[in-house]
Amino acid sequence: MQSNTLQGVKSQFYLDLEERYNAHNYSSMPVVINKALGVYMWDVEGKKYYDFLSGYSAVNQGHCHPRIIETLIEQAQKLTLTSRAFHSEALGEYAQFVTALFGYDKVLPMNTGVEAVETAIKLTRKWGYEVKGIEKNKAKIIVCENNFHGRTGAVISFSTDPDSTKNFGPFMPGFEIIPFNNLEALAKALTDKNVAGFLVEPIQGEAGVIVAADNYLQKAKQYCADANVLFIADEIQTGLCRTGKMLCCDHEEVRPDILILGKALSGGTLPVSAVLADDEIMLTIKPGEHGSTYGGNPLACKVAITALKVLQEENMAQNAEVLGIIFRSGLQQIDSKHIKEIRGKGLFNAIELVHINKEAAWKFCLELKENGMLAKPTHGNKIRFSPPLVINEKELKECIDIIEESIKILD
Ligand code: IF1
Repeated sequence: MQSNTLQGVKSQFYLDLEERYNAHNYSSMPVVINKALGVYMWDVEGKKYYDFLSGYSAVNQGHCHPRIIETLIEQAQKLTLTSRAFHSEALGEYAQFVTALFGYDKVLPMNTGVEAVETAIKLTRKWGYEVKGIEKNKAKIIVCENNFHGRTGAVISFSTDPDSTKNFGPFMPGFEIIPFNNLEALAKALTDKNVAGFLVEPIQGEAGVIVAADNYLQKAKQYCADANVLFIADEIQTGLCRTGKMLCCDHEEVRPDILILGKALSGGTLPVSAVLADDEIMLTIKPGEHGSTYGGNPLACKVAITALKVLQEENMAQNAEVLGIIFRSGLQQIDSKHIKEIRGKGLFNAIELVHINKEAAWKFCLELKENGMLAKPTHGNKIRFSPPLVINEKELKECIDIIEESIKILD
């Protein structure tokens, strides 16, 4: 077995290349992957791992899902990009499919998650001025503390994480930050008539899988409706079966006014994101007012249709729901003084460690890696566990054993 610090020769070669030539904007785990299938990944040394990150929930369908890859190859050989200057068969087909599936009048296709968040913000402001009648340049959007919605200038303007904001100012005005899971704060913020929208992650991911109180989303949606404010759900990470339902909002039968999707919309093959809304909102954006070269490209459209069908036809929501319960109860049975809390929904879970020092979670993850499982710490003492949704009960139990064994490194 390798030690934690000494990498294999091949791995070290690629780690050195990245260190020397790639920007230092991540502190990645020291593992170099060159192959993956389903729930497994292999490093360049040939060591096999369970993937408990799933590309930050982009590969919910499992790595290199055969049906998604087949669609990708087939469409790549036929037509990849027209730009929106021209129409394509695929965009119409996809727009019909995705709007029917989620129950909205229209979709606006983008690429990365943060672009879809930006789109939702612009759309909310347009609606605020043109439908709600907010005075020019006065529109406000309410957001939550410890949010994560991406990395662009507008979106980091309302981040409360110093890593995201330090020395990146000046920032964009027009956002009000309230505590997550706090209906009183929401009610108070909603008294301002210039509020156009409330943007929320149904479960806060980057913050460490923070699950709100039961019915928080439902009540928040109702408060917004009463104040004529749009309820905007960022389901980029919580969506697409991760939490045990197609959308996390489905747990409370909440229908967002604006729904933001990304990540697993392409099953981890290429950046595909989407904003869904009804006509009263979506049609406030007119030709020439918003767009993207790659947004709605035929390759993305075809892949997204298959990626969504795979989630549905292979019952991934149900698998996440059932295995999530088994996973959390398995973790509860681990007798370790280092575990402070276990929380999550479906297969979107986290362990919060008792804070001994800030290296503890990192050390634990390195030990998981030694024992054949890849996960990444977030915010010092939290480790997110989000395997591909194709994992089965036997594999999951093996992973609980790996976690139980690995946490002993902290003793
Ligand atoms: C990174 C976290 C996950 C997201 C939500 C929008 C976006 C994300 C709710 C933007 C992206 C990522 C990106 C990633 C780390 C990551 C993340 F740790 F920050 F929270 F997944 F857990 N809304 N989340 O979670 O989507 O533009 O990246 O496609 O490396 O920055 P994107």
